[in-house]
Amino acid sequence: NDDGRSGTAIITRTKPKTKRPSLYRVLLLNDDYTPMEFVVHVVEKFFNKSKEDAYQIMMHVHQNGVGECGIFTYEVAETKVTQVMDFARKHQHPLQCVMEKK
Ligand code: TYC
Repeated sequence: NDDGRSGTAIITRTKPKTKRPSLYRVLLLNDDYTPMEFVVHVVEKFFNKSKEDAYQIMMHVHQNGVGECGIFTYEVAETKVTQVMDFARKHQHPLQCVMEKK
């Protein structure tokens, strides 16, 4: 565009631009104290996984130190982390849940 007066111009977009939201991995971290069954329960409850998938994720974390429970937009990922951390704390387990940008 040109405003037709002062020789100034404004560039305007022609193609409609859709910005995809940034995605974040939500990870569980291993520790020596949180019971395996508790971790399986957490993965089922907060990440909507089947018992079988939750068990596999738990064992992956147990054996590798860290594992992915899901990929979400920022706000959803943050909510998952808070929910898991609050639930673990309520049950007095040291389970840690974190998010990282993909
Ligand atoms: N390592 C724990 C145990 O042997 C189990 C565990 C798995 C803890 C996954 C945390 O994110 C975790 N009881």
